[in-house]
Amino acid sequence: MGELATEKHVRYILSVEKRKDDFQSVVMEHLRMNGAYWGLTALDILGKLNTVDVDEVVSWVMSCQHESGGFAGNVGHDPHILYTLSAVQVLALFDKLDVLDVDKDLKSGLTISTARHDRGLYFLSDEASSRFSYIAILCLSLLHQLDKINVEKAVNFIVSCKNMDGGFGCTPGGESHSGQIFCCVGALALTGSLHHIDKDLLGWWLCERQVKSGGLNGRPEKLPDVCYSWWVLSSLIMIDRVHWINKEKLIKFILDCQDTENGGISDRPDDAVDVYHTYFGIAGLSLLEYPSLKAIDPAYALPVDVVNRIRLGKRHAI
Ligand code: BD6
Ligand code: ZN
Repeated sequence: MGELATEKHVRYILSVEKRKDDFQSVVMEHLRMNGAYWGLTALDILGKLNTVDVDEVVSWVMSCQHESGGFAGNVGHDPHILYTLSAVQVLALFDKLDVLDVDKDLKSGLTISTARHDRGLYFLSDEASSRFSYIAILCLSLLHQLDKINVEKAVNFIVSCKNMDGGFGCTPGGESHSGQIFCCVGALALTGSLHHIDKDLLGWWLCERQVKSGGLNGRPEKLPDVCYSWWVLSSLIMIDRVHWINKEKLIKFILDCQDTENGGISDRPDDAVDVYHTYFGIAGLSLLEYPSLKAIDPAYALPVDVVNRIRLGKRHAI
């Protein structure tokens, strides 16, 4: 089995940040904020966040903020909850959450629409889904503002997305899918509500996602994909059932998806690499306790030291 090509991945991630005019960057232009979060978090897990210019990143992030308080995927685009979370996560990575004027942002709408919605949380999006509920709950947790919403109602909405197979869907009655399960388990973990989960039933559904090659798929009968290493593993860790999968085989599958020449990780062996799968592959390896990687928190999707700093910050504020 090969090893993690750390130096090559660092070079690949830095080169994606700089490239502006090739095909992949054009396609990614409107979700550049997510790309920044994936690339920078991956660098941090690899211990290489010091290779980027903090002030440059922070001022670009802030130039994507709108009057409403929400963030866009890039300068000149519309704000959305998805990019707002990535922006807050990037600021958290650099310990720069204090550049946000949270009280002003809250008043101007960053979370007010969230607080009003009874079933779940809208929050700069026009549909209710367990995915947006998780994103809003995580964003508010990072800003120490979870008390601004009706957590009980949000939890009830998440629980209403639970299925007979132990999994969760996007909305009540929606098919179980590993990505949605991650969102629901994450939201329940962040709100101290994991008792709503049948851990053995869900753990069984999740560990059945491991296929012969060692990789994990997102739903029954689908091909394995490196990014599911994250969605499935993080959920298994949060419900304390990660020992139900074969860790060694999964590590081998992720390492087999590396481009050992030019850096980067793809969804499956021999496919083209992208920064999304590079991040989720490295984050998956961190959850698998691969040597020399920083530990990542499964619910916050941020390095454990960043999460601890934020938790400590709250204690100081009280
Ligand atoms: C996310 C979702 C919720 C909460 C936090 C999150 N962090 C990351 C995500 C995943 C989500 C995202 O960042 N939203 O802001 N996904 C994507 O951005 C990808 C981008 C993409 C498109 C095409 C190819 C590779 C990456 N995306 C929009 C997707 O639909 C990907 C596509 C894909 C990746 N591999 C195979 N297909 N799928 C995906 O993210 O599935 C996981 C998922 C699905 C539903 C809810 C949550 C997670
Ligand atoms: Zn994928």
